[in-house]
Amino acid sequence: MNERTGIAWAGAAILVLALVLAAGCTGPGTGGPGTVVTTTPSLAVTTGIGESPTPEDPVTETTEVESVVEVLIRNSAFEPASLTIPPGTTVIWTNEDTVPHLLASDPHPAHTGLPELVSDTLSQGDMYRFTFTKTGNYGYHCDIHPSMTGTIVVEE
Ligand SMILES: [Cu+2]
Repeated sequence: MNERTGIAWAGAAILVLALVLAAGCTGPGTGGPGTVVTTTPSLAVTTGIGESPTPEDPVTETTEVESVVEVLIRNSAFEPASLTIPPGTTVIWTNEDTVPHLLASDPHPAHTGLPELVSDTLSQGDMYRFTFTKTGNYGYHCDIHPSMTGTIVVEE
């Protein structure tokens, strides 16, 4: 587990972003595809999972710029299945399926490719996020449905 300092505002912003992206992709009657993607924010913070809100923490204390990319889990597939990102990028997976999924790194079932990359069981609407800090080619899959595969390529 990557125990990096979390900033509550960043977490909230990411959640809002994810919701906006999700709404843009699937929301009925909102008038078209998600052009909101063009406003991908750069947050000058890193985030942690399960951090309690600490609004008094100044956002300016951090030195790293984080960008966020979303992958949807839909129709028992990862969208996009392959994604290339620079180091430091946080990927947020959102399960839109009614069946649960569980992300883990390849190979199945050892999950030794990137042991830290493992989610809880994601029910519909659940999200999992992971920040990729090192370059490499990271294959992953759904531990419940191992034929579901995806790749994150981290390169400068
Ligand atoms: Cu699955």
